Amino acid sequence: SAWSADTLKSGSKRFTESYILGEIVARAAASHAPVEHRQGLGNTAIVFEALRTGSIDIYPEYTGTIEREILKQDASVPAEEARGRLAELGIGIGVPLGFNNSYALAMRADDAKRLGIRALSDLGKHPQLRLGLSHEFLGRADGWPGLSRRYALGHSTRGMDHGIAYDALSQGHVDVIDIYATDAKIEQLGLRVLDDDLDYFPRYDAVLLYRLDVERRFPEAWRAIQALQNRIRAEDMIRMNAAAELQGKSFAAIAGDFLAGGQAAA
Ligand code: PBE
Repeated sequence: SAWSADTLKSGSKRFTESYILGEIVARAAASHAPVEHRQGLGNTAIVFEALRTGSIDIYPEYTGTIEREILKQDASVPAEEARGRLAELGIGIGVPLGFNNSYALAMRADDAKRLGIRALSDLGKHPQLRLGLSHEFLGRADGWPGLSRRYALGHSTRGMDHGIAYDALSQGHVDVIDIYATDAKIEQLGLRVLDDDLDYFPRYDAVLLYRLDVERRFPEAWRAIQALQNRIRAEDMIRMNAAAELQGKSFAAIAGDFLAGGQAAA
């Protein structure tokens, strides 16, 4: 037939938290519109391109990533200018979810204690440490290239999928990894997260990036999605990440529980 219902397409990047948030967005909208979750599409560049070209309509992103990786601007550019540049691409930024998920570097606690390492500026004294860094972090302007310059670090690095970094660290294959602040395994493994004593990293507040036509195409679903604003605290997000990674719960079940109770999976 000539008629076919427009589908709201949610997307996500390829790490646990993004899958969960992409699923929450899709399920929040699902009573109001046909929805689809295109899961784990790839890194930031790939998922943003999917949004720009209309393969997806909405996905969870982080403010620091929008500034530094997507718009490639430095810290001095005001938020209003960023909003304007996205609007020129037909993209809006909004619905702050309520938590910050910053990059940081972390080590096994016993190593950190033995070597007296508390902060990123202490790493320079220990050039023998082996760094295992996620592929995206290794390449990003707000990742290793800028970090190694700011702290004058010359360590050897190895690229790895973030999903296996914690195993590589706990098995002693590497000594330092990049972590995302809401990862469940930081606490599970009792890692020492190094203080960013030169204030290198920006904030990475979770928000939604969406095509500006979503409000017109899906007015009711859009209202349901907007109701997610400030609903997720960092501790809720850590608990949901733990439900997936430590308890093997499905993304769908975690998102369903969150929306049913307004509570993170316990
Ligand atoms: N992160 C941590 C962000 C940046 C900081 C991986 C969640 C991201 O761009 O996906």
